[in-house]
Amino acid sequence: MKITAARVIVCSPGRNFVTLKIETDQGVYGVGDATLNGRELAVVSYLEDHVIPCLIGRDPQQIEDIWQYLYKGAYWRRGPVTMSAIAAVDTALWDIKAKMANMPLYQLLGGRSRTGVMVYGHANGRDTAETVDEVLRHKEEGYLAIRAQSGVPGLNKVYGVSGTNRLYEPADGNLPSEHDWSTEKYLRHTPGLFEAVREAVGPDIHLLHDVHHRLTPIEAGQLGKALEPMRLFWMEDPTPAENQDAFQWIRHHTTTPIAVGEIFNSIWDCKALIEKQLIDYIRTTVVHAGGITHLRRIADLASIYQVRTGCHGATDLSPVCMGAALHFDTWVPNFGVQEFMPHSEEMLSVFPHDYRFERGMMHCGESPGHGVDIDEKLAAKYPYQRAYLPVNRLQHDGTLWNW
Ligand code: KDG
Ligand code: MG
Repeated sequence: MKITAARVIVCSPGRNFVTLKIETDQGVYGVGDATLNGRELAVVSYLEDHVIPCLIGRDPQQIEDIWQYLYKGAYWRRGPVTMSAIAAVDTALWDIKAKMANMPLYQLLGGRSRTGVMVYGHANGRDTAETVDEVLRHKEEGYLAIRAQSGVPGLNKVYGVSGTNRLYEPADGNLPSEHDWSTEKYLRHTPGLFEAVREAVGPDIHLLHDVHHRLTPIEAGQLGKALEPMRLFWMEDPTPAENQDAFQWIRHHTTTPIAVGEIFNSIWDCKALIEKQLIDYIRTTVVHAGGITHLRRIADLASIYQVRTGCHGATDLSPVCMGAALHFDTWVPNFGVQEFMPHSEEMLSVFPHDYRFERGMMHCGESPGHGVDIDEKLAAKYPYQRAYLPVNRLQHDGTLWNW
């Protein structure tokens, strides 16, 4: 069996998506997500200029060998651009293998470990009252796990708060837009927010919160401690994680569980966090962490330290990534939760898919492969639109901070 062609499809049905399609001499094809929000065209070039020429003529059944070839063969290892490109190839090859086997992907991975995949929704509001309403709306829609994000009094724009638009879309500018930040204001506001949310939603719903890398380790310890009475499922990205050992300072001060990893792209980024049991959930997902092949290695390492998965699933991860992630989640023994930020109808129309949401759970389909395709004709109607993620500055003096 041989790979005969591969091409990159860039489209923007409301936001940018980069998709790789690999074709074979047996007529079977596979698709993989290669979207890297705000840096999409870097991955397009990496694939078109450097990866695709090496794929033509290779046996698509040799998923592991092709993964090693692209990883070790580049000499320049890791990094989001490289690993997203490798992920797209890997996802497309697993799609092909599962189609050839006439099986849904989760069967090839080892079969079903659970009846469905618990997902968390993203409830957000401009203030506490609006956030509480949004959390209750998610509960009514059947969510068992809900992440709450709120505007902070005195700050103009805060991560994850979309105002009147319920869809989450951070890449909002032809150039990066600017948010402002005050750790003091945020730390004053957030415990009260969660008291109100817990009081309104009752004891049974899992509550989550994303700090989006903004605190120092000791501030994260303070926040985690203050949130303990509200029993969070997790506190996400409390501090930037380049320095993995920094998380021991958070651990020393709080038992609030910690989730990290959406911007990681290799097992080396999470090694110390996992082995030293400094986190409880690892958030790497298919597209940014080298595909199914590499994500499985991360999850296996995590499993021996009782760290569970919580794959990233914001709207900038395409339906192709979501489909593949749901098969992974259906199999992975140490599953925790899956993030789910629904795509718009327009986005979904470009990606015919067989996964579905039902009462707080997602279910992958039973069709062969990962169950997500791309309608290329429709995709062609939505050309690429340059869009950047925002930047964040300290309110009192304009110092560039973590967005
Ligand atoms: O592109 C950036 C988003 O994916 C990120 O900001 C979303 O933090 C995020 C999350 O938890 O979904
Ligand atoms: Mg996050």
